[in-house]
Amino acid sequence: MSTQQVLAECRTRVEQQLEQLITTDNALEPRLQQAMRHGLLNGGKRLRPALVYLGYRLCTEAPLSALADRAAVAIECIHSYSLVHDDLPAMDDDDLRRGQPTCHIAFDEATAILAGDALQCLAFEHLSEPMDAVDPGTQLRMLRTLAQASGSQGMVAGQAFDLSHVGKQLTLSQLQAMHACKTGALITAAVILGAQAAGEQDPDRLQRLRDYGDLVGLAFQIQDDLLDIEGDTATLGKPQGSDLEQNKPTYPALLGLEGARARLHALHQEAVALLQQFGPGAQDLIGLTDYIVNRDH
Ligand code: GRG
Repeated sequence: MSTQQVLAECRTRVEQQLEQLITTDNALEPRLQQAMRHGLLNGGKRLRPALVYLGYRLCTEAPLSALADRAAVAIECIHSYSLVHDDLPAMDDDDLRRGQPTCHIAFDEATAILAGDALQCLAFEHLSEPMDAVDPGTQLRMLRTLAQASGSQGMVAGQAFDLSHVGKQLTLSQLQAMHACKTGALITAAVILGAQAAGEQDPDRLQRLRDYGDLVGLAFQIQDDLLDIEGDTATLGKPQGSDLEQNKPTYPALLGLEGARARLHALHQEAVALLQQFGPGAQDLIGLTDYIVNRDH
């Protein structure tokens, strides 16, 4: 199966569940549920659920389990909440996401804040659902993985650092630390959740997967920066000065275009080399890694 097919299979699998997750039936405030659905179901590549599923497959030949499904749904709820909040006027103040009106534009600001809050709670509610034949200790460790990656030592910390440094120059190590939290933590958590759902307990293998996630998280961000510049070049005929100079902290601004591309290539090689240590079961995850590094949106 090609990587595109594997990704499509993961996307279909998680989207079927996301579609059923939030209904407006018997709701006190149906508009809130509609806003949550808007945040969750308006497209998206579903990369984090795919990382959960392929992290699982790396660790076991057993078919994907209900626990892996719950983790895939939960992490996408967290990702969606973060985007709804990131788009708010108090943060990035964006009107469009994935080509459609952002949640606060389609609804209103207060509803978007609440929809994000509720998506965050729903993630933990969904992953903590008692399940037959699932070890509660495993479930608890997974909840902790997700909470730590999302909160004040993970994604939220990265976002806070980003906001408090607007207009200031960052060093490369500050930029790296910020993205390790802001985007990397959730990407690493996705792979670890998959491994944990598969019952992986070997600390050495889990650490190697964490290292892999950190490399891919960074590679994801560099590619994101490069895509921004390519988007500007396509639209405006040349890279925007602010992206290449240091007004806006990005990898191309700090390393130059060629430097950023070289760094991306090195991270890609390192991530694949780590996965190769896991043997043939890593093939699909290697394919997904190639996709993340080479994606065009
Ligand atoms: C508001 C607590 C809080 C956190 C926000 C993730 C984040 C932190 C902000 C998003 C800002 C941003 C666009 C960062 C670039 C990397 C990124 C997370 C891109 C979006 O992820 P994709 O490409 O999105 O996986 P899709 O649309 O495919 O779901």
